[in-house]
Amino acid sequence: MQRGSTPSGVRLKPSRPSRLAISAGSEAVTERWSMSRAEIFMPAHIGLPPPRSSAMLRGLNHWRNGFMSKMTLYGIWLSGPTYKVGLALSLMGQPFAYKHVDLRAGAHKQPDYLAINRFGQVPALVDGDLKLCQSGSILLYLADKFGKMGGKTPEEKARVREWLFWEFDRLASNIYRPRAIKRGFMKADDNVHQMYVNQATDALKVLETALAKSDFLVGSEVTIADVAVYGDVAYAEEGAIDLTPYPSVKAWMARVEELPGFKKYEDVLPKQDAA
Ligand SMILES: N[C@@H](CCC(=O)N[C@@H](CS)C(=O)NCC(=O)O)C(=O)O
Repeated sequence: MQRGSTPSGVRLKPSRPSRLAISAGSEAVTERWSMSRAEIFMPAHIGLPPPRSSAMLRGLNHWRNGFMSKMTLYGIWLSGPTYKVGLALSLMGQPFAYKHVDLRAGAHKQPDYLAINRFGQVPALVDGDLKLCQSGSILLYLADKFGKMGGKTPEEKARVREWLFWEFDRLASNIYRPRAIKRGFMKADDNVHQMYVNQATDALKVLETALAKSDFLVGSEVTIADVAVYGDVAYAEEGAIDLTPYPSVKAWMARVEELPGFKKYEDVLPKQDAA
């Protein structure tokens, strides 16, 4: 790029100094340039002038590592909890790298993976030096980090947590296990399958009552509570759990599926490593 011009081609004149400042977290990368007409604040997305000092380079690296580098999701595309994290990232508009963890080969119990997730399960999310696990906890982390989908008020945030704790207690296993039985991942007879279906039915009735009254689980907009619960009910039919008796649940699923960034589990999670 020609010196004195921005990546968008705006000519800068060295004669009349003005300030061009790019905030980089705690450090500020400040460049003194001038413009022929007005002072501009360069938006991050149009690029940056080449760094001309080591301090500036450090600032740019800090900014890039903190805000631009992708998080890495570890998981397997058939995993519901992994889907929840991938779906939340997609709805938040956050690109992510993906590492396939081969559960059948026992990769989740190997020392290198246990160093990422001490519980030996998927998903895990690596964000810089942070290694995070437990899908519900990761959803809360993402909502906090990006200031999105976590509820707007202290009460909404508390309600979001209530749904997260409830769904893993009452809904997730009672849908994931019958699905695992029907898909052949888990061996169990019909009575065991039916026991899970009965428990899922109780939970789905609770969900139906809540969703008959509002479009989303908390407040008037989608939150990570919807993502977590959607990441359970999306697998119901694979577990031979009929959702026909729950019209409000089905209507809410359709609302979630219309959100920008929504993807089905087969589409949001790559089937192998992906950058
Ligand atoms: N509570 C965990 C559950 C994770 C989980 O059950 N993951 C399954 C795959 S869907 C797994 O890693 N299973 C292997 C194992 O537990 O050994 C979460 O939400 O992240």
